[in-house]
Order: sequence, then C-alpha cells, then structure tokens
Amino acid sequence: MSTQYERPPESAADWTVPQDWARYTADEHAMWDRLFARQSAMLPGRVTPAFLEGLDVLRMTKPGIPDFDELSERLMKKTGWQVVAVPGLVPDDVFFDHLANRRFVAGRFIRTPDQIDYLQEPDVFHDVFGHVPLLAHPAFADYMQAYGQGGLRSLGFGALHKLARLYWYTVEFGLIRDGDDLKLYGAGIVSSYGESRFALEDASPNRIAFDLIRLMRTDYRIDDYQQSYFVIDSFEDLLRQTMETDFAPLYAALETMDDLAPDAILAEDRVLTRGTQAHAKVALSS
Ligand code: HBI
Ligand code: FE
Repeated sequence: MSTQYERPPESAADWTVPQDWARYTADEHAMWDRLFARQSAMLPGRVTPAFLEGLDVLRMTKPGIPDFDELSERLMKKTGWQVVAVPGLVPDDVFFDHLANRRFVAGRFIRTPDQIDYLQEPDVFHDVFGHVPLLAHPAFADYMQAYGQGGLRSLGFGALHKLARLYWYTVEFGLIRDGDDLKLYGAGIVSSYGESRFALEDASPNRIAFDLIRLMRTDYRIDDYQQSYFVIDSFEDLLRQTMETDFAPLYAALETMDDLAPDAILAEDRVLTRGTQAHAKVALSS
C-alpha cells in the first residue's frame, strides 16, 4: 500500500513541479478538447448539478488544458483551494499533506490517443476534469481537506488501507442521491466515458446506501468497473458523518471484522439496486 516512489530531481521537496502550461502542444490541447466534448455531452442529467456548476464557475468550459494558476485563482476565491502539478503518483504522506492544506495535486501530462479509455496513472484530464469542479463546492471542499487530515493520522495507526477505501468509494467512485434519482460525483466515474453510463444505468453493479463502517470493510477493484457503488445523501451529510466519527476506535473495531468482497451484500445493507454482476462474470471468464 505505502509504495515508495522515486522523487524526480526536478521536483520540489513537496513533489510539486511547474505545470509549464506554455509547453503543451496543439495535439495535447486537442486531446483535452476531445475528452471534454465527449464527457460534457454525456454528463448533463447524469452528474450532480454541483459538478456542472463547478465547471462553470471555474471557467473550465474554455478550450484547451486549463492553466493551473488561473484555475487556482478562481478556486481560491470560491473555497480556498489550489491546484498544483506533480509528475505522477506521490507518496501517501505527501498526498495527504497537500490535501490537508487545501492543495489538490494533479498530473500535468495528458493521455495519448491509444490510451483514450484506459491508463494507469492519473493524467491531467482525470485529475482536473474529474476532481477539480467539486472543489468549488464548500462542503465537498471541506471533506477533501478532512480526508487529508484523517489520512495523515491514519498513517500512525497503520490504517491507511481501510481509509483508502473511503476515498475510493466516495471521491473516486461515489454516487449521490438527487430526489428520487441517483447522480454521479466520483472523479473516476465522471472522467470515464464507459463508467459514466455503467455506474448509473447498468444492471450489473450493486448500489448501496453509504455506511461508513460497512464501506471501510469493502475491498475494491482497480482493474475494472466497480461491482458496488455507495450512495451518499448529500455532500453535507458525507462531511458531517466523517467529521463526527472518531477514527481511532473505528480502526480498532475494523480490525475485528472480516473484509468484504467487492460484490458482497449484507442483510443490514440498505440496497438501492441489487446487481446481477453480469459484467464482472463476463470479465472473469474472458
Ligand atoms: N498521488 N498524484 C497522486 N494522486 C493520487 O490520487 C494519489 C497519490 N498518491 C497516493 C494516493 N493517491 C493514495 O494515498 C490515496 O488514493 C488514498
Ligand atoms: Fe483520482
């Protein structure tokens, strides 16, 4: 879990690098525009309205890869967050320290055409299109900072593995209730053409009401669409539940409980959709 990465010599002690916005090529900007057009055609009606508001107030609808300094200036006024560039994945403690200080670390490179639907390391489209719009939402912005602070504390408990599930099933792959509807908000979903439809509309995955302890017991998949999505009521509710929780006793309690498979359903779950898991079965047999 606590992978050691080599800090590139050109990066600062906190792993940041200049974005070097002027160095992007026309092809790189065109790649952003292509991804942006594809996602913004599909997201209205599917994504939480807060995401679209974020795109708008941050002026992310302008063509081309956003300039992080410009983005930070707008975000700073709204919620006090900044976007800083990093060369790739950074160590957990560095990642959490940035979040705890309201700095979102973003990859500066962009995927190539042959990687359009899948790449391993987060690029600028995933990080900036996927994550940054919601940082303009006050409760979500506070949740991300609280996550960074909790992350730093979790390292002292050797509990990062459990806390990482919270990030995964909320920040990356979360769904949110909108009246009687479900909407997308997780960055891993909203930056993915395939998963944006799958997470909401496919019969395969489970959709289960958010429950902090239950979620922190649940393993996740990094190699395919999720087998279960967890649904929050609102960003305010997510923030409140995590702020009210004392994680030290929670980690101790989790040690006594079994981990759950990504497709598990428990008798006490509030299940919104019981998935067929047809997608996971096909993927497994191929
Ligand atoms: N580094 N650049 C980057 N982006 C991440 O999302 C990230 C990271 N390092 C560690 C990390 N995430 C994990 O600690 C979290 O996903 C829990
Ligand atoms: Fe991400």
